[in-house]
Amino acid sequence: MKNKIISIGHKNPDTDSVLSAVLVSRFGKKIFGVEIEAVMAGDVNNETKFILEKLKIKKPRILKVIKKEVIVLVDTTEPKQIIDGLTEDNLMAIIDHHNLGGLKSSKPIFTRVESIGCTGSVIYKILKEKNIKIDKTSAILMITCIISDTLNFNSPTTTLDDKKIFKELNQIAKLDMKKFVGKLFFAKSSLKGISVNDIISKDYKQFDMGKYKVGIGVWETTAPETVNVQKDKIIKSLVKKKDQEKIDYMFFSVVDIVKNNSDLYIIGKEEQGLAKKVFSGNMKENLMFLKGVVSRKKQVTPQLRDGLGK
Ligand SMILES: [Mn+2]
Repeated sequence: MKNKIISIGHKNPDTDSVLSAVLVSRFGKKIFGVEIEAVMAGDVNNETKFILEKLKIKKPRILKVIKKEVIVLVDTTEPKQIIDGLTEDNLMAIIDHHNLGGLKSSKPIFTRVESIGCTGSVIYKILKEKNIKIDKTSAILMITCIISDTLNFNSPTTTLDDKKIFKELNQIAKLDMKKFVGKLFFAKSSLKGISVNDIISKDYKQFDMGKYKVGIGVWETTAPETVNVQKDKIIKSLVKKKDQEKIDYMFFSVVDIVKNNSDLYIIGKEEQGLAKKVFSGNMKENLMFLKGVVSRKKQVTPQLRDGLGK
């Protein structure tokens, strides 16, 4: 029997990551000529749960270790963020919109990495080029990736292509966008069933920056106070996570997706030194206010990397 082919995004998957895996599965036959099962490297967040339920799409199963599966990797190429067990031999394709994180393959593979707002937009381009017809549900899935990852076009990661792609998709999806974004961001901000540990780890990414291990968690919300009110507990959890995972610098930010600012949590002396070096925000009781900062990818990670001299 041939090895099973799966599509999968990064650990602590966000909406773009899960839905992109689902889209690759929906179009697996047409893009790659094979059946592909969407799986996840961790459980869904409330935003992803909302959209999957709304579209009556079965939640992908969670896979913790790759054994013999062949992989279509979406939404990351960062070794630290990929499910355990990936080898140079079991990678079949990469579809992403991040910096190249250092993966290798033993044979030629399909790669499509673009500097664009979300992986959903990259998938749209592939479908268009191959003249593949897009159904309404898939259009809504791609729109959700765009809105979720670009924070409704407010993140500096948004490109003109994302806006154009959105328009084309909404001719198929015909969504009332005001209502849709409202519901999606309400779900994104929901703390239902979310522990303090979930807040810091649901959208947590680890990076190697030279000899340093850096962790950066994010919580995007329309109501930052609902999270900041738990500041003391959050800091305690961050300190614990930093210790347990042997992280050199541990950051966490609460992103206000209405006003488009963020509060960066400063949990210790090392973090304070680095943050003061690279950001110019005011500090107040462990929080550094970063005006206009909403994107970890563009406005936080590269700055910290520079500050550490890579
Ligand atoms: Mn993404």
